[in-house]
Formats: sequence, structure tokens, C-alpha cells
Amino acid sequence: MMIKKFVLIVLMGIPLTGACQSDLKLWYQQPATNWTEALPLGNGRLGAMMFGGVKRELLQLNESTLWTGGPARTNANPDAYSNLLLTRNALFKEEDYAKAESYIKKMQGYFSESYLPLGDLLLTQDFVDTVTTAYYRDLDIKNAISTTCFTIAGTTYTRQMFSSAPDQVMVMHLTASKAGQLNFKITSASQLIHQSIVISNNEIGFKGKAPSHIEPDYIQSNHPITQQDTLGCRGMRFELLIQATSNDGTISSDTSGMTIKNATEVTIYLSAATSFNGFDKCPDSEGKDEDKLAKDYLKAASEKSWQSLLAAHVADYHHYFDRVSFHLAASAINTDATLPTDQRLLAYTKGAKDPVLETLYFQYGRYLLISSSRPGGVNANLQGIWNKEIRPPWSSNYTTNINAEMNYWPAEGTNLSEMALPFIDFIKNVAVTGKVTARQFYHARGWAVHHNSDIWALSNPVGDMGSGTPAAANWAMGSPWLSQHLWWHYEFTKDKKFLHDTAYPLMKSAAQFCMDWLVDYKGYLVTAPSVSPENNFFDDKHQRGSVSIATTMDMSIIRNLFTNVIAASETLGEDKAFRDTIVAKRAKLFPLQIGKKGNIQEWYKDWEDPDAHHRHVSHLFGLFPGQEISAIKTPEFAAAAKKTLELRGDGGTGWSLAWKINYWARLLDGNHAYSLIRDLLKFTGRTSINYGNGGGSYANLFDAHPPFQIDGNFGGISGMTEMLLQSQDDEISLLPALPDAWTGGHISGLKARGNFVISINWDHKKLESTRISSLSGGICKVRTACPLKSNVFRIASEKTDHGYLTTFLTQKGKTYDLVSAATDRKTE
Ligand code: FUC
Repeated sequence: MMIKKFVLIVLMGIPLTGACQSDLKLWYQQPATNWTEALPLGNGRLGAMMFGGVKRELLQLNESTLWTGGPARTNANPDAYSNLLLTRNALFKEEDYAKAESYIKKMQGYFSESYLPLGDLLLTQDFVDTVTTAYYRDLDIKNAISTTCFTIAGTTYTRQMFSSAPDQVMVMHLTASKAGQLNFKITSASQLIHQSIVISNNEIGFKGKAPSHIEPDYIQSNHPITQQDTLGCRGMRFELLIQATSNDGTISSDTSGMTIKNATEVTIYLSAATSFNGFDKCPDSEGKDEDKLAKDYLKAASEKSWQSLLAAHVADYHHYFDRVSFHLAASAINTDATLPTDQRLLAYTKGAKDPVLETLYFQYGRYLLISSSRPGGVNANLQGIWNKEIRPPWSSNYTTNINAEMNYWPAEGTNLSEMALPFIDFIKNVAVTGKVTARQFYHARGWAVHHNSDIWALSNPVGDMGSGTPAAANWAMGSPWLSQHLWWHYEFTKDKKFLHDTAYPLMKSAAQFCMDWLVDYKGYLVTAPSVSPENNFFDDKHQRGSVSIATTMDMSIIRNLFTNVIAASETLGEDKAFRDTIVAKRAKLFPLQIGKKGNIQEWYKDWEDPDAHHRHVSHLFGLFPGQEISAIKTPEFAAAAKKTLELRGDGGTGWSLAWKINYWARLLDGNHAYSLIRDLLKFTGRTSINYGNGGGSYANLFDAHPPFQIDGNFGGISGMTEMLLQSQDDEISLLPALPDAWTGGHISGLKARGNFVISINWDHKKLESTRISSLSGGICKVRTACPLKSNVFRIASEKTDHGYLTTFLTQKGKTYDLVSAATDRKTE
């Protein structure tokens, strides 16, 4: 009953002017003319970019499992290992980095496969009159529904669309305010080789088989697309079905499309599926029955009304989205709040203060994660699930030297733990292929993953046996970095069964790889060969190089894994002998170094940077996402990290800006973090690749590397979260990096390590009150600028050099309200 009532409100509540805007809508006064203005919808699997054209509505469609290729080959490069000793000799004995680079190139394997666009759906609508008024389109991220409406010759036309997770279809509902005014044709297209299907008068579609391989966009090739499966076991089948229903108009179909005449209300159901059946199954011979899947989803959905599908969709979406609300004091606003989102973004780019746009951006990131990563599905790729290119930038694959992990930085903290599950499944898969890679390439135990992967869980260094850039391709730290997310999932959920059954065995196996990969050198354990993603150095002879030993990032990632493995084994109370070995190994790892400029050294030696402003700042891994460098516990390293960031500068690609927001938040410098939020929200229209300082946002608030990469959206909101709440080092820090621009506000529902749900109210930059719900019980230690008080339960507040630490014992399932002593005094 409640849900029905709510749906009616949603349907009737279509605002026609900016004045009735809710804070949680992206809205525009004109259709999208290019892809980065279109609005993304998704249920984790089915994605659409809705353009909102008047005469020509374009929906660009995706299905998250539609990739080229088949299971990763196990014979990637049998000769790789013979070059390892040669590389190490070049590094240790000759210090000849060019030579090391030439050997390491012989340790490369296949390129990854490519994520594909499914196709387009076009609605071509006939109007006698050409004058359009009251045009409006939006994406309501509170309900995950997009609306386009406009008026022509006195008739208002409305199209609403969503992608339903419970019903596994996308649905569009079209209405005309005057009877019988809907006259349009539905056609479909795809860049993939396909055949049209006409099932009945009101059901059409297409099906086909994906290419067996597509070369990455950065490889020069006259024939980049290989359709034929010459290797066997490559190329998945796909199918799209489109059904329309109307209770008054007529519907007819032929191979050219579907025609709807004289209707007042039409519902279009879109169903799609592929034969993908897991990373290790031949997608054709062992594939799923995509025809049955697509038909079954469609049949079940089309038996339900638009209203009931919408109600189920909204209820399902609210279950996740509503956990967090975020408001910033509107007093700081000096922009025209009635402006549409694109103009608001432009005003912001010119310097307007707009906290509402900032909170919209935050919630939009959560919307994008819920829409691109659902339990049981595949993890969000470089573009989430939204890609229109047959040869997308970087194959729209997984890049594990930052991008794939950054996608999941906000998952736990913004209370979307379930959305991390597809990433955990991906980690389980690469741990399987990674075992073969570790053994074949390095004769090592455990699992190894390099910088690129795909839906088939590719783990070898890419480069087709020598054409990859070693600074990217031969980075071997994928398994220890990915393992961090297993530990995080445990820390935030306290799910001991998950720790025991899933996380610990994978973490331990990654640690075994690291143990075998590390080499004794001058009393330390070092990695060799070693790169610092995707940067170069000038060596002692001023020769440019990229392959050396013991880069800071390598050592920090391994230290982080070893620390987490030790904690995990202690928590489980098992595997003491292994833990002792890891404790001993950790003590011997080559430590962090402070260089002559007062910065954290990136390389084993204090070498110069050919590109001082390089977008990667991987040597600060220990600051974030690691926790080795702390403004409170290791102030010298924190000062060196700050110097590093100053030397590197603020510029960068979208994800680089996003990472820096997290860095400055960990350095407790809210104003610097905030200035980078402003950079990340700088409007750009550029879509060609720019490795320099071009990072920003498109009109649809997608992150611009450029081109579009979704990592910046996710990394950006992780940084915003870190400014308001941190929970590393066994304490919860409230408002650790609050910028002056966020004078007052309220955020509720964030998660902290220990499985606490936190709400925070602040005013005049001072904490007023906090509510802490303890989902697992246990000690809660909170750091704040002023002591916290409670009249109902016992707490102890202790003054430290960095604010007050308040400690109390929580019971599982209980909620605790605390006020700041400063606020308390004010009200007394
Ligand atoms: C890494 C980055 C690039 C880009 C690519 C997908 O290689 O260095 O900037 O984000 O991943």
C-alpha cells in the first residue's frame, strides 16, 4: 500500500521548472547532443544512456557481461621465467636499467579483452507541429529513474525509464496528455555483427556473436577486430529483445522495426543476455542459453504493469541508496539554485559556491555504484557498465595499478558493502588464473596479477611478448593490492566467516607470492624487477629508466598486505607459524625513505623525476589507501608526504585528482582536499585522451580523465567521505578534514571500521552531535576536536595532541548518542 502511494507521488511529481528541483536530480533544458550529456541508468547488468531527444530518442545500451574473447590462456609465455634471472643480474650486478628493461619485455603475455557496447535503440516520433515548449529531462537519483517531457501543439509527452534489478529488464513508459497522440517507430542498431529478430507484432530484437578479440585502442592495427574464433573457446553470443504494449494504440513489426500508432500510453520492455557463463567457461560451447534468459526475463516482466515494476524497482533501490543522507548548510551557496545541472556546473567551474552540487555529486557516485555493481554480477569496469565504443579507451577493462581498486574505495564507507561483492568475486577469479601466472612467469607460489585484467580474469603482464610498456605492463603488485579489499570488507562488516572462508586464504596466498617474489639485498627484502606505475626516473648516469628495485609503492603494498595478514591471522586465532614468518619478513622489508627534497622517495635511490608532475603519485600508497603514513602517528612521514604532493602539484587526470583528495584528507588538510574537489568538478567537454591536467567532469557529472572513466567519480566521493570520517588505526575520527567551505552540515549512515554506522551534525565548523550504531558490538574509540559527552552511558574522554579520544564499550545492535562538550555548554 505504502509503495503504491509512493509510486503515484513519483509519477505525478515530475517538475517542469527548475524551481521545484529536489537536491537529488540532474536536470537539463535540452536533449543530450553527445554521449557525455546523456543520462546513465543501470541495474548492475543492463545499462542505458538516455539522450532525451524530442523526435529521435536514443538509448545507447550495454550488458555488463558482453566482452570479446574467452577464458585466459594458460600458456601465455613459457619463456618468461628464463628472463627473470637475467633481469635481476642487470639490476643488482650491472645497475644497467636499460638492459633490465629489454629483458623484462620478454616477460609479457597477452593483451586483455575488450568490453563491448550492445547496441542502440531509437525511437523516432512524428509530430506535425515543430515547436517544442517546456522541454525538461532529468535523472532522479533518489529513485533511479530518468524522465523526459516536452509539449508540442498542446500535448505533453512524457517518457520515463529505469533499469530494474529485481526484474532484470529495462522499462520505458511513454504517455501523451491527449488521447492517441503517440506515433513512433522503434528501431535498433549495433556495431557488432548481428541479425534482426521479429518474434511477433510487438516483439523484435537482434542477436549475434561477439568478436573473438579486439586489439586495445592504443595498438596500431589495420585489422583490430577479429570476428572469427580461430583459437576455439572465444566469442560469446548475445541477444536483445524489445517488447512494447499499449492499451489503445496499434503495434506492428517487421525487420525494419516496430511501429506504434495512435497510442496514449506505451510501455517498452528491454531484455538482454549473453552466453557468458563464468571466467573459466567457453562462452559458446559451455555458454548459458542467452535466448532463454532474455525471453524468460521479458516474459516475467511483461506480465507485470509499469506501476508494479516501478514500485519493485524503487523499493529495491531505496534499500541501498537511502542508507546515507548528506546535507551541507545552504548558507554557503551563492549560485542560482534554479539553474539546470549543466549551467550549475559551469557556474561552479567559474567559482560559484554550490554545496548542493557537491552533495549531489557525492550521492551521484553512490547512485553510479549501485547502478553498475550488483551482487552476483561482474565488477564495475573502467566505465562502470556504460560504453558506446567498439574499441573503447584502454579496452574499458580493469586496470589494477589504480583504477579497478579506486572504483571500490567508497563501497564500504558509504554503506554499500554489498556492491563490493562483485569485486570480491573478481578477486577470487584472478586468484585462480593468477596462480598459473605466478608459477609460469616467476616459479612462485600464490597468485600474481599484473596491471590489466578483464572479465576472463586475465592476470599475465600484457604486451604481446614485448610491445607493452614495462612501467605499466610488468607491474606485479596486483594480488597484494587487491587483497586489501578483502581485509576492508572484513573490517567494515566484521563478518568472521567471510574472513575465515574467503579473505584469509586469498590474502595468505597473495602473501606467499610476495614472499617468493622478494629478494634479499644488502640486508633488506626488496622487489626486483620493480616499477612505480607508469613513471620513469633519471638514474645516477642521468639515463632515463623505469625498471629498478624496491620502488616505494611495491614495498608499501607488501607491507600493507603483511600487516593485514598478521591482523587477520590474529583475529582468527590461527596459523601462528605462518604469522611469525610474516612478522619476521615484514621487519626486513626495505623501509620508506625521505629524499633530499624532504619528500617521500619514489625509487630505491633518490633519483630525479623526468616528469615532476606525473599523474601517478603511487609512492604515497602508505598514506592512502594504506595506513602506514599518518598525520598523527608518523608526523615526519606525513610531512614528507605533504612535500611530495606539493612537488607533484595539484593537476592531473580525473582519477589523479580524486586520489589526491583522499591524500589531503589523510593529511587532515580539508581546505586543500576541498580545492581538489573543485578541480574534479571543473566542467570539461573534451573526450580525447589527455594524460596531463585535463581532469574534470562532463555535463552529466561523469568523471573526465579525459576521456570518461568512472574511477574519478568513485575516488572523488571516497575522498569526500575521508574528509568527514576516517576509521583507520583502530579509531574513528569525526570531521578530520573539514574544509572552511563546509561550515555546517549533516551526514548520516556512513560506515566506519568495526561495523559502526555513524551520523554527524556540525555547525560553524564544530561537531555538535554524533550518533553511533554498533552493529557488531565492541570497543568504540572516537577522535574529535572537543570531548564527547553522554548522560546515559559511561564514556571516558582523554586529551591528546590531536584532539580528544573518547572510548566506550558498545553492545551489538545498540545506538549511542553523544554530544560535543562545546555544544553541551552552549545549550546549558
Ligand atoms: C592507467 C593510467 C591512465 C589511465 C589508464 C586506464 O594506465 O595511467 O591514466 O587511467 O590506466
